[in-house]
Amino acid sequence: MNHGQRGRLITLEGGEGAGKSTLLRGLEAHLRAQDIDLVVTREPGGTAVGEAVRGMVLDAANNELCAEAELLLMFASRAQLVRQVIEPALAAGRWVLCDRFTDASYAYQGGGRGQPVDRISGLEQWAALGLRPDITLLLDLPVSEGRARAAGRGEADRIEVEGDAFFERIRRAYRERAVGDPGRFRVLDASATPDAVLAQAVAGVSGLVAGVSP
Ligand code: Z5A
Repeated sequence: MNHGQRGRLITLEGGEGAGKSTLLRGLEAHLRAQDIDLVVTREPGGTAVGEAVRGMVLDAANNELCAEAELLLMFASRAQLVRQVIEPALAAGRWVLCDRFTDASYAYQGGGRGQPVDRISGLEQWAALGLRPDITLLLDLPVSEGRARAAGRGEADRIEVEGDAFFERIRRAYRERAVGDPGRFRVLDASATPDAVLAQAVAGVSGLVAGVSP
């Protein structure tokens, strides 16, 4: 489906174990079934450079990484992804479904690590070209539930080793962003079954899919 229009950007956000990867698979299938020409990607990552950055920031051995370097690395991955993948796809009329985007930097590096919001928004304008998603699906879940789900997955990465207070700040930051931008955010009850979460997501993007502005 490309009527010569710019494509749309949909992002998935949430805390650890919220079910983004699970939802992504279902939502991808739903959008493709609507004949939407879709690019699926993730952050940090999505390009060769970005995946190398991902390895660096998630490697538990890099425990000396400071908060400022972490923030810049997230935006290094994003700068590459926006220019190499997302912008060309949108310009060609393709849709992009991205597992995390700039809201994650506001939540994790801002809320979680205490990095100043004005620094993050400056980077958003410069490194990410001020690009904002058309719709952001926020999977909201109590921290304890998300952590219990994620615990079954084996060894924790460098960010997952943080304590509950860190993840509570992240949840709060995400929810505040959703309140501040209700036209863009759809807050999903991620404690529901996977099918019910998908149904909420499908409802959340239905206006966009129907060609109605969000
Ligand atoms: N990060 C950052 O700090 N700053 C940034 O700017 C960006 C990222 C972009 C990598 O992200 C890390 O990078 C992440 C934030 C940071 N660090 N942390 N923590 P990621 O998205 O790749 O990794 P993640 O946040 O750790 O996601 P995740 O833990 O892999 O979870 P998920 O994808 O949201 O969940 P899932 O794999 O779909 O589900 C987890 C488990 O729950 C699994 O066993 C499922 O079968 C189960 N599940 C899923 N849905 C349900 C429902 N509805 N009910 C019951 N069980 C379910």
